Amino acid sequence: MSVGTVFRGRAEKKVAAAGYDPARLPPGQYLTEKWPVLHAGSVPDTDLATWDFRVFGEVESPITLSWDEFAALPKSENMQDIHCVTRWSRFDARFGGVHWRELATLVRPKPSARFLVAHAEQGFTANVPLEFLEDDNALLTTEADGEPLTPEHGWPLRLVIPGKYFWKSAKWLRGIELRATDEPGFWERYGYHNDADPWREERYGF
Ligand SMILES: Nc1nc2c(c(=O)[nH]1)N[C@H]1C(S)=C(S)[C@@H](COP(=O)(O)O)O[C@H]1N2
Ligand SMILES: [Mo]
Repeated sequence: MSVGTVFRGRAEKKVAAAGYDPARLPPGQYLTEKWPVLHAGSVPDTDLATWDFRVFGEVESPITLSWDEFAALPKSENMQDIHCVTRWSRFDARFGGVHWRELATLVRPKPSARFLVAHAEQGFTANVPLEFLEDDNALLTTEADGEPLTPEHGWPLRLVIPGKYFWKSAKWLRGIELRATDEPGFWERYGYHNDADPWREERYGF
């Protein structure tokens, strides 16, 4: 912690007491050491034998991958802080999985591709500009904290999108649709902010 650190309040003092730089806590958030579970609907029943993953829309070569094909793609790992719009933040979450660039090589996005809609089980969707999926810390995630994802955290596959509230990180991911135009997803249509930047507290759209 630097000498010049200005505390905004109790939440920041707790972050400092836990040994982290309070500047890592976005406005209106508090630090949690646990990993809460949050979603609409129920945890889907997934059978890896019939599971598939599609990349479609503004791409030269749309693909559908089986679980075995997806699992054979090169893996990488990263670490980042996650921020839920319900105000909890978790620091140094470790994720493992497949980076978008591995899929981009296969599908070859068209120059017109500027946004994506993540499609998950039960019709759940989330939208972000494509540059957020291209970020080094974005990941099509199969592991968290060194273990396979648990069903309630999105097994077998979830998205992790850095720099946005965590609702953009769709659990139980089944496809990525690249688009020329933006299209609001499930929570965005429900009244959450389209851009969802935790540092600007973009929680609600209206
Ligand atoms: N498929 C799906 N993914 C989802 C959601 C959802 O309702 N359905 N909720 C989002 C929200 S609001 C949050 S905060 C995170 C929570 O992820 P976690 O349960 O792993 O903490 O998942 C996101 N991904
Ligand atoms: Mo959330």
